[in-house]
Amino acid sequence: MKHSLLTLLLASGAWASMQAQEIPLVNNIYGRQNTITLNGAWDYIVDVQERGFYDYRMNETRWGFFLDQHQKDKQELVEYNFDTSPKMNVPGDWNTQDEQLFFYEGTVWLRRNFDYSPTPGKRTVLYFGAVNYEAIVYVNGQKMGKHVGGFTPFNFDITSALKEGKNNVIVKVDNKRTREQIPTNIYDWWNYGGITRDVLLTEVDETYVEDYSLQLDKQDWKHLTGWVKLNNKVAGEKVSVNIPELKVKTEVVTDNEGRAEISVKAKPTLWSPENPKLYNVSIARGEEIISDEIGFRCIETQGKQILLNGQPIFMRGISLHEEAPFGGGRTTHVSQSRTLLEWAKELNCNYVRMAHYPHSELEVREAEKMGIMVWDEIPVYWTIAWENQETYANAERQLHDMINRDKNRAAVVIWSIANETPHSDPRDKFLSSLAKYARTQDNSRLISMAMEVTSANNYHNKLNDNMHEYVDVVSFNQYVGWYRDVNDASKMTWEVPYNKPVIVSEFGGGARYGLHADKDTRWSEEFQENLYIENLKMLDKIEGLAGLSPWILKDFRSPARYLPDVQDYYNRKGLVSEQGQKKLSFYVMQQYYKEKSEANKK
Ligand code: GCB
Repeated sequence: MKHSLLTLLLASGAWASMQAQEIPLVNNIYGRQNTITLNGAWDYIVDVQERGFYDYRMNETRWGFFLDQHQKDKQELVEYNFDTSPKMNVPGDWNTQDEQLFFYEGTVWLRRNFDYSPTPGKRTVLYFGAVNYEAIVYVNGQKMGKHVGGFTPFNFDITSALKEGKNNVIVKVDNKRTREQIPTNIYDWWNYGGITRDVLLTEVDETYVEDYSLQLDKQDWKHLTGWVKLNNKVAGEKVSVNIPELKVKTEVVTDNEGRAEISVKAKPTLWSPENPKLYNVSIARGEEIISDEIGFRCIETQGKQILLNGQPIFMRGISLHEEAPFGGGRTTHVSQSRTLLEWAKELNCNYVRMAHYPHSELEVREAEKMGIMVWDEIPVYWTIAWENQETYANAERQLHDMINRDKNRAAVVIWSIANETPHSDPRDKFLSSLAKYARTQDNSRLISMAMEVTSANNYHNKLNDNMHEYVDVVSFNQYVGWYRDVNDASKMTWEVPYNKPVIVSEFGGGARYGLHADKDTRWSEEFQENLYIENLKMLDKIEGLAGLSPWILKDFRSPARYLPDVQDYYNRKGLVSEQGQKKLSFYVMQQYYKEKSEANKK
């Protein structure tokens, strides 16, 4: 077979890397004009040995599946065919769409053909809401780049690879777990593989508004501050910011960096769970208009209190995974998120902990509309490879991408940088760097992490974690009643020796919905109900208790929960079952939060 230099360059990806690239996030993709979806049925090929990527010497092949070859004559050998391969829905995980892939961790190739007519003078951006875990993206056989990290959005400028008419996107998705990744190789949730969030195409000008920030000035609540940023360092571009309901109409002009500061007088009604007021905001640069809905509020701490808009607030929370409400599988539509959040509302929550990784932007926005505060978290979970610099860089990138995506969401009040990490010097160095980094990205929210209690005294639990000085809210997980005897609860005392608010970020225990027995029988609803009653009595005594997020709203899939007929690969600590049936403990929390909410009003 003979190949021209151009074909070789194209196939090797060298040409592509000169042309296309991952670009900074075109933020608020949902509020942009000229956006089309590539969601829908994608063809897929399961590639256990990654033979569509490596040759038989384990070198990256030029002749991989990304070329989407078709047999040209009856003699030609082509050992794959997307056209005749099965299809799966995008967004969607593969584990729940193909029985054979239930436990699969590895590579799957996905292809989507689409007709397109590029607009002259515009650039086309290909956006992925999330791909778990590693994605290598090709357009018409050209490599656009690779993205690592399963829960944050990314995008490529694909203009140079597009053609008039028929085009394709091929993504190599790999969800193999490894020790050095974030999360690492063990964790208590399902490693759903695939293109799990929206795939969108949007057209932008050569120079466009890449990003913006707008929020209430912490010092002066009659002021809104922020900035806009162009993708190019172009000075003198006029960008207008309009909030009709507040009669705000201002024009800013970019500097040599392509940036402009925003500072306007306004007296917004402040966002709160009781009144989740959002304003229509438009950011316009000539013909380019970006629409958003933004709320304004102030979150801060004072001693052991959390203040929302200057008032002490008790965070009536619940933890949740991003898993579909009826049965398992990644949440793929905002209506599913809404169902989960409605259960949280019914529980009298004003707050959710979105564990243990950034949930979809649409879920965060839905919470915001419903008046639910959000704890956003990155998957620095358990025993990370603390001393590996690439691992740190990966964690920092995920933190950056989460903050960058959600910085205009009033609902998000806490950035969490870790969960249950074992104490050591390398860990302290890693986490303190992350916390400092978070502050450089956003100084208007609270920083926390779910710590562990490692007290030597059996009944007196004193929190002792060097990371206390880096956080605004001290949070910890504890499992009295599940990983130790429930009768210990009444004997336990808790001490958090830091002058900071305390959130108990997890407590709970398992029950199989419909299993009824006495309160001493593990897995019964009565056992879980009693565990909740005893825990609430115990936790209520913690000085400076400012919130709770019990573990967890709904039973969720986990490969580490084996017990047949009871767990069946579900972690059963939900207050509702995987089918949405409420367990007895749901009503215990509901009543407790009702009382807290009434007390908060006084
Ligand atoms: C924890 C983890 C959470 C687990 C939970 C459990 O402490 O943070 O991810 O699912 O315990 O059920 O054991």
